[in-house]
Amino acid sequence: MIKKELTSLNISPIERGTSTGEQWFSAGEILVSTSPVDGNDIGHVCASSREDYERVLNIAFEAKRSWADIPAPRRGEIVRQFGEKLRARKSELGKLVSYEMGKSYQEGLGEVQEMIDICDFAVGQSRQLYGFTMHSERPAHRMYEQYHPLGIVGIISAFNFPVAVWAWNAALALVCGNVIIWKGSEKTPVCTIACQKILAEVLADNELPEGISSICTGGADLGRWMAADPRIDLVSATGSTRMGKEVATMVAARLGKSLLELGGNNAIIVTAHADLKLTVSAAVFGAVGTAGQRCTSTRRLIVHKDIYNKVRAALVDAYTQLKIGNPLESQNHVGPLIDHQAVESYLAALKEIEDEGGHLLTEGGIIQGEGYGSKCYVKPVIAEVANHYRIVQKETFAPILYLIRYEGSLENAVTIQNSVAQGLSSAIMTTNLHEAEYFLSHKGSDCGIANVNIGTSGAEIGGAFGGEKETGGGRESGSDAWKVYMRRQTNTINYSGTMPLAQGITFNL
Ligand code: UN1
Repeated sequence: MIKKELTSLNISPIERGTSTGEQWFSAGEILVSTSPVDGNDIGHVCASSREDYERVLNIAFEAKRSWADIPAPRRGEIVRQFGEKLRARKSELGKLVSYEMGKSYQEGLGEVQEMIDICDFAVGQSRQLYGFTMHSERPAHRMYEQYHPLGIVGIISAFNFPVAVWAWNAALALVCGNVIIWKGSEKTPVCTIACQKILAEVLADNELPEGISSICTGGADLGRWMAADPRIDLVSATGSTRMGKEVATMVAARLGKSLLELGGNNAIIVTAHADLKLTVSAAVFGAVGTAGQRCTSTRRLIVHKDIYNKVRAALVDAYTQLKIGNPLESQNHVGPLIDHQAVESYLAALKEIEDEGGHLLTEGGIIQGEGYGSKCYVKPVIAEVANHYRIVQKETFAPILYLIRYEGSLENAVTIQNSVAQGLSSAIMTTNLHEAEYFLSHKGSDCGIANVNIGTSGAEIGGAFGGEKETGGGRESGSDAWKVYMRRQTNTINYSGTMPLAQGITFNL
């Protein structure tokens, strides 16, 4: 189905999943990448053995010295060239993302666009790795702070954004002077290989050494090797809260640094002053886009009782118009879930909703028949529930939208919204200034992302991306997220010729 694209991305039917740049090697087990779109095999990828991993670490350890010696704007130039190559390969890579992960072709292209955007951002950042200067309390002293590269940054990313999330980390980590080692999802290994090939081409064109960008392929064990490895200065992990807790614990045990971007349980509050048309389009895209497999997907809609019936009717009507099918065909709104395991957890969630007393407003289930042969296509569901249900408290990576009614003031809605363990993205739909400002105040949303009159998903790269509570607290992508990829140093220089002490302390010898 995507033969032409695979050829132009230089992907063979059998690939080695370990690479330090020009060198590709691997002695682990063979993973078969299967497309959820049609169930066909995309390619075979040889996973990384422990020896392969060690080899990668040794080469990266060597490379970090020479890469950090290159001035930051020159490193930015390498990232600029990477962005140029991505522009040239956008349609092929976007199509591969769509086919291997199952999101729509438009969303696949959008992901590659995010990669290009973060490259542009990082190029500018490479000339702006600023520290503050401060006035010293001592005469003839200068005080300032500066940022140095960390060394090796390990990146663990998830299947749902198989290329963009790596690029957010990679582009910034590289301009900050780090070498990178990436463990992509074992569910999307071909995307990982395609990205590494494009970046390796740039590094080779510039005659840079091996080990500036590496990949390893594997599952949880590989993630554990990285988390426990003191040679990895920062572990940036995106995925489930369960995975994040394990990574955080292992990294903390060695007092290492981690950047965690974990699960969400994102809500839109719909007040009595909401614009109904905006609300429905934000909620539907947020809930069924990427088949509900974004960490920013809209999971809960908390609706004021005065407009509850109207919102419910408009949503049910919109869901009847959704076209589910091959995500490479532009008329379809919803593609497949990633695999059968994801389908199982969707089905289990539907059962749990009903067991706990919830009510499905649209019918759920697997879609059968022609064009649905992969058995990964499911019907998007809206369910009326109470916020405290165990299933509602969990993040189910599937197109299930929970409808919750609130009464009285906005404070009640905010309490419901914040009464979950996760804290990634949130939104309010209102045309009332007081409500909007309350929601954005310290009494309002407790999430890392809080939006007014737009949905919970589809964040731009320019803002810092991440969330609070069980979402892990990390920030990636824009704003000053670059700082986490560097170590900070405060410097004081004495040019007075005397030795005055701070705090006015005297110490006469
Ligand atoms: C993720 O789902 O892991 O806000 C990241 C969004 C995207 C990022 C999602 N730009 O939908």
